[in-house]
Amino acid sequence: MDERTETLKKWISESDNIVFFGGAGVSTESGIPDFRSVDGLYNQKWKYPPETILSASFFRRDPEEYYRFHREKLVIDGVKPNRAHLALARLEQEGKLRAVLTQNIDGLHQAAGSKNVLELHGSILRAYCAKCRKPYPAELMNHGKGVPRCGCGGVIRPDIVLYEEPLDQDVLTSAINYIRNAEILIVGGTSLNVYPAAGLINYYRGNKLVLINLSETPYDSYADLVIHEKIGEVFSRI
Ligand code: CNA
Repeated sequence: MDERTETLKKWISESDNIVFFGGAGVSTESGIPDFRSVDGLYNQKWKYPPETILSASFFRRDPEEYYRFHREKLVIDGVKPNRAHLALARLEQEGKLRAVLTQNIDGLHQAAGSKNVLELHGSILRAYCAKCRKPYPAELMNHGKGVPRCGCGGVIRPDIVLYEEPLDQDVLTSAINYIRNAEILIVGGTSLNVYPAAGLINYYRGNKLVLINLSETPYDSYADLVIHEKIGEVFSRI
């Protein structure tokens, strides 16, 4: 085993206060494309850039086009948790990991068995009416045709945080508390480009900040341990 993975393994074995903060790169090994990798959604041809389609104003203006993108690009059937999701669930079960903070909207941490998951950007597995806020099962939204509507006439929308929308304040406060009090903060599979979520790691006060990401991130120079590898492979060696 290489030296960096050895260090990570040792740190993990000695701690019962680990917090994980992750992004789309955690789910690429499950077959869900991320945004910024070469084969990610930002590099695919689409009428508008993903951050435009995934914005609150676009959703209001053109829900038909939003749902075309949503069903074609965000909903991927048959995906399963990978080695990273499973290892994190195991660490929680062993009493070592306090929380998973995720920017992902795919529900795969819960599918792996993680209990304390803070979804900073919500989940496409939940839906509600944009007008009266009545909750709806996600099935119609994810697999139906056209724009799903509520009995009140409102448009049914995914329970995700669209661009231009604020994060849920309670989730944000709780995430900050976990990070602030963590002994080890493992940040994985995120380009650390999307704010305010990316700025959360500034609340970490410890000396075991671990970054596991395929490509470089703006925070590499702040980290105590940087591993540029696939996160599922790294966790399979822990
Ligand atoms: P991003 O900006 O696409 O960055 C992903 C990062 O992960 C990149 O730097 C990659 O180099 C890295 N990466 C890709 N695969 C791996 C791997 N196997 N191991 C380690 N690193 C890898 O995504 P962020 O999460 O940083 O951006 C935040 C956005 C993306 C959030 O709003 C998410 O909701 C959104 N998103 C979520 C999903 C999902 O739920 N699975 C998918 C696509 C985008």
